[in-house]
Amino acid sequence: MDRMEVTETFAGISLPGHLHTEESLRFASSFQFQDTDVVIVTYPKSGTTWMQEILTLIYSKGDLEPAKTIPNWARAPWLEHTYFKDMLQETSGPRLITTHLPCQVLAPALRKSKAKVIYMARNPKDVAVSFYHFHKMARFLPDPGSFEDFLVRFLEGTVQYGSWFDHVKGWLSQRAELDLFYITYEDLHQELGRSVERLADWLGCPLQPEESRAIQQHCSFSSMRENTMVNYTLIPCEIMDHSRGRFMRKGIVGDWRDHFTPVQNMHFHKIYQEEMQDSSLRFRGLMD
Ligand code: PPS
Repeated sequence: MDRMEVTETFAGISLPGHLHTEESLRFASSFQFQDTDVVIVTYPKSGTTWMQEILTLIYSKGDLEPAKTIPNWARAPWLEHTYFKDMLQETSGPRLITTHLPCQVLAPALRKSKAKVIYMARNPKDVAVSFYHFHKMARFLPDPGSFEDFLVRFLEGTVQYGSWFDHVKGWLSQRAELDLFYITYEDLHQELGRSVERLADWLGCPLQPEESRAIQQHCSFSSMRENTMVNYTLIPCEIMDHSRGRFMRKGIVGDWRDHFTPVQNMHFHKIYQEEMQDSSLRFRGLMD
């Protein structure tokens, strides 16, 4: 069974059964991290693929070979996916691991190691829009219905992968407990070069100017959109229906403006204020 129609529930959130089983999720939650592991943590559609590409190239010192020959899910596999054990290889460098799991599931295992955690967030309006379009092409996700209906479920936190608010607040509450680097999609948009260099310095892997330039060039939206190792065109149409959209869709900040009505915008801000009242988080591109 390909489990395309199955929804797995774990720690109170639902996840696509095509990629997750109870066993793969239990394995993830008790995973023994190594001190040298580098873990990319994101809520879906927050720039995961972008970060996977940047880290690949930081560790290859700007050499494009791995980014152009190995799919992103093999270079930085998702910890919670069923294929993870087969993908994870011992390498001479740090292991790159990706996860969308919420903090309450993974932080206890991470706290037992000195693994480095990169938490990447994106303004939630654009996340909702990107996630909505992804539901239309990804056959392992439920039909999203209208954008209006989807937005209601996104704000309630009843979409697959759970609440965006809980994800961001949960992970950022761990800043003192974990070796955590926080960065946003909007940071990369505004200052790709500076962001890549900051990240490389934090990883203890500083870049030469020409290496940094090569990374910036390769990690532009237009370049990544054409890279079959990250644009998901290798995935067959039975799993991702490429006639219904592209994974590398628009890659912009503020796309929500083409999707939200003024009433939806007001409602969104009301919920955002309620959920984030204790938080100092501010996202570029969130307001009018
Ligand atoms: S997933 O399915 O969770 O792994 O998706 P994720 O990679 O987190 O997010 C996909 C969105 O990121 C955009 N993207 C980029 N934007 C700008 N520049 C670059 N290089 C880039 N790479 C990926 C991608 O287009 C998706 O956003 P939308 O808004 O749908 O275009």
